[in-house]
Amino acid sequence: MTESAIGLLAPDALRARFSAAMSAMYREEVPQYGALIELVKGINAQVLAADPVLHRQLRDSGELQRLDVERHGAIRVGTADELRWLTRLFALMGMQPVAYYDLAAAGVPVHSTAFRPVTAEGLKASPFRLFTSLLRLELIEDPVLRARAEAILARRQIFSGRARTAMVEAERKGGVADSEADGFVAAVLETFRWQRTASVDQATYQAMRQAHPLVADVVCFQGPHINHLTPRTLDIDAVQQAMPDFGIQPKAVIEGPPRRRLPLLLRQTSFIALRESILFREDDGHEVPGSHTARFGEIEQRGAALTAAGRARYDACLARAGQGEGTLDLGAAFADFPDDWASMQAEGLAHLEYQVAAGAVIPAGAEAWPVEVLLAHGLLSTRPLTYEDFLPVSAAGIFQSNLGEGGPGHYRAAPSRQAFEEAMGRPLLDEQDWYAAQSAASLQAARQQLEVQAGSR
Ligand code: OOG
Ligand code: NI
Repeated sequence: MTESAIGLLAPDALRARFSAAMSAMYREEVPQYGALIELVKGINAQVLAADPVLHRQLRDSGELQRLDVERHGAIRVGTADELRWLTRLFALMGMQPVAYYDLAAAGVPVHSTAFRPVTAEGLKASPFRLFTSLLRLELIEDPVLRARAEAILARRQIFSGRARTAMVEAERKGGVADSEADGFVAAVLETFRWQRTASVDQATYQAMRQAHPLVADVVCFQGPHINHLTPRTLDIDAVQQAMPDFGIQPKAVIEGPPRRRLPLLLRQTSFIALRESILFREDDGHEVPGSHTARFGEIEQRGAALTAAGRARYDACLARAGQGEGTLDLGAAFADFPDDWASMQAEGLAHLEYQVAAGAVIPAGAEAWPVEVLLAHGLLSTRPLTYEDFLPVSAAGIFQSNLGEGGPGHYRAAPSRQAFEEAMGRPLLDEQDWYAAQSAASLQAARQQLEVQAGSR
């Protein structure tokens, strides 16, 4: 759905405005994040200057002007009702929930999805997505504390009356009017703003923090403050290395696969969350000063989307590195993962994007040939689809380096996609299905082009 009714702003355009407003707000709230953006810009410019081929590719694909724009942010919520309101808001901005991530296995008591555009045009127009986590209250062991957390969450309303009215109105009209978009964005943005005053007293905060720092972060504040934003870098190792020179302390390691000639999936790193002063609201009306650690900045570098087979191979390499407990370095653990496009394609490890090969002479009827024949005759070429989603092990690494110490370290709970979907009131989209569909669509488009090119000779 790219066409909107007269006077209504396209969802992709609304998302672009929302993400720009979010970025401006966050830069003001966390100045160090502004410094990170400047650093990323500088290094991206250096990479482009040194690599004219990459520069041309990014320019031709229309990606150059969006390079330094945020790729994603993250929030954490406490109830099904909150998740449902967010789902409605993000739908108005052309974002659908894709994939289920279980973080409990890695010691974080949440499960998550990411709201993101699901069309190629949407991703191009504004790549912004939101990693959204739902607290798993059942993982709070102490039943009294669990009931208290539940009661506190049940009382809170994360959207203002004005924001809710605006959303209901937009749903009724099928979109947000162009003339009302700025007001809409301003109203919904408030939900993600940092609140310096906690919604609970100090003792309650301490008790929640004891259960897990994340429990305190979700339960003890008025709303799901945005906890980081993430621009895209063309050289994550260079940014990681340069951070200290800019007065930014990076987390110890880059999450995800090692550096490769053909980048895989997603690599991420962040700077350590700030210790921020907050106020607790005591029962007698007094305010007591304290501190909380939640907000940080992150960068990401994206590579090839892997098929289920490729992903299994990736997970096995990662497990091998983990077993080495630091003795086996990441590069060595990935040594047998092919790092050239021909092998990756031959072994079916990556999702393919098809194009008509440049300069190919197209015989009549070629559009109906089997794809293997088209490839063998050099009429089509392929490249990897870019991975647009997240990685649970990496996400847990990012969570942990930013929450500080605390919590039991791991949970024995099984993943529960069904519980997440029930809370949300709708199914999650499957990321593997999505890449397969994108790949099929690119093949279809290439066949149409073959037909046109053959006919035009
Ligand atoms: C989310 C951490 C996960 C990512 O990029 O993998 C994440 C959080 O800390 O709330 O953002
Ligand atoms: Ni992130």
